[in-house]
Amino acid sequence: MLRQFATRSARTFARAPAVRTIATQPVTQPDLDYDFGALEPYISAEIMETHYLKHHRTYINGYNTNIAKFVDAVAQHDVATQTQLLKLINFNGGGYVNHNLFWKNLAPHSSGGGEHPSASSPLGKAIAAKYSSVDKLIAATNGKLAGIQGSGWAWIVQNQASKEVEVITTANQDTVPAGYTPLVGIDAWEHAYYLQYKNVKADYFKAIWNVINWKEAESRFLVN
Ligand code: MN3
Repeated sequence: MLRQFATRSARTFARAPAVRTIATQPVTQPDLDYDFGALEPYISAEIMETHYLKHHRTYINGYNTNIAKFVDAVAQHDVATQTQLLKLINFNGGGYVNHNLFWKNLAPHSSGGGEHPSASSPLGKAIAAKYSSVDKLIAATNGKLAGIQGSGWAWIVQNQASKEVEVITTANQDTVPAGYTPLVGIDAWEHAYYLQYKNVKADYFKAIWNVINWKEAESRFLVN
């Protein structure tokens, strides 16, 4: 009995270095599927370039830096520092993940951006069941976007329990909560529109649907 226990803990211990290696592996930025200027006139090349090269990279660097610091703080048994770093890891990691989803949610108008899901597709049917039409779902999403105070995101999600399509918002760089699959995410931070739309964010919310990649949303929608 004792020997069995000893063997098991030795095995658990032996796995520890592998976990540490994975945790300290820096995350990298995925390539964009289109050029910075490919979403014009709806989203300017200047916005895309700044958003991708500056904002997204800052989240990535922040995430990698703070993960490395966290691993050091664990090694030094510095609990107070660990607690503070987790907040930064959550924020920057959220910024990393949310933008990865966002870039995939966009597509040039000339290559299918803005094309609604077909009424006969599983997503098309789910949208019709809950919102009656894609246009009404868009209006509901724009309503949620308009209501965001400060920085955040609106998400068209699939509720994993009911399988239904819903619209939710998240604050800052919080990710979609457990139990939801993000289908379409709209970045409502000022950096996502200000260079082009200034204070008229409603125009950005209206324009972005011309470059939404609904095929990507369909690929995330789970039928079962
Ligand atoms: Mn952003």
